[in-house]
Amino acid sequence: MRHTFFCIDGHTAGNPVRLVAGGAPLLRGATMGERRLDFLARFDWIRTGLCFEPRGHSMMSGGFLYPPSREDSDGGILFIETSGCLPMCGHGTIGLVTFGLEHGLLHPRVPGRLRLEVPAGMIDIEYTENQGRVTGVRIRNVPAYVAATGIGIEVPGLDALTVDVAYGGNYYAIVEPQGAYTGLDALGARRILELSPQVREAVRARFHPVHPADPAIEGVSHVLWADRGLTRAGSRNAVFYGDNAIDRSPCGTGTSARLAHLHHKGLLAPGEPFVHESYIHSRFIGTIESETTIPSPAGPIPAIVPLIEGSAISTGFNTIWIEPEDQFRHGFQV
Ligand code: PYC
Repeated sequence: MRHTFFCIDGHTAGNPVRLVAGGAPLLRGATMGERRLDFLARFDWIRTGLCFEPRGHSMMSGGFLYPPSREDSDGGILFIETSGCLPMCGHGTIGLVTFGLEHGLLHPRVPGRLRLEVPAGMIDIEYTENQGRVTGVRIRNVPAYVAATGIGIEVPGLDALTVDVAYGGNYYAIVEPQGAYTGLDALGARRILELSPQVREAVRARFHPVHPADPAIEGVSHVLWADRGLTRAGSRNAVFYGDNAIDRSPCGTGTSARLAHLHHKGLLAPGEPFVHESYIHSRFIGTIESETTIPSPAGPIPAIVPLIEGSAISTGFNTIWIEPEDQFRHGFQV
């Protein structure tokens, strides 16, 4: 049987977002966390078919909107991308909310606001609109925290590095300029793509984070290269994800992790806007809304509540089908 998916394609700050508006599978589970595990167990071919080549590419990401499973929610998001189904995706949320609102797929109970379920927890959205277009989206993300500091690794070509790990909806290895790593432009995109898997593997060998509130969220998945020239007002970054992708956006969960990281270092206070620029110079504004804690068996972990602001643009409708006789129906990666 041919499977047909009606998609709204677009981008958030340059990174692709594919909203699968028709063709979503019915999922089992009471929360988006449980539905994510059900999707991965039974329907992962949809993700690989829509995100990998020949229907997608290394950076492809997006998601499905699901009906709410609780009274205080306007809906749920299941994220898909080349590396799997993320617990949370910031650029994805900005795009999915923008396209969902513009095409009548989301129905806010309070104009200008949405409360959404994502696998990592509950997020709150504020958005602005003008003549049917959503012009800006602000996410109050799940709490972000620093999970480990001072992890020493050796990476051929960069020698010894010391990295920190922070959570902002996914776990990030954060590499700041040091030694042979003098900044993004000196390294360049090709080297970032070559070195990031090695950094991620080296960090994984030393440290395995598990979220204190949800053991299904675990492991370092992304590498955030911080550029030189950090000021209190902002900086540039390159976030590596999947096997071969540099986020074209400043990365919403990466920005959240970085806010927690800078706060931990005493470099950013609640309320100070931090402009985070991507590798291609697109921007999100991140702000620490407040300090908080995450309960854990070992006691409360200091955390922050991140606010991430950005905007998205749709580029077209895309009706994609997957034929059973297609040798590459489930996609491929090289
Ligand atoms: O914006 O959170 C994000 C994200 C994760 C991976 C790519 N973008």
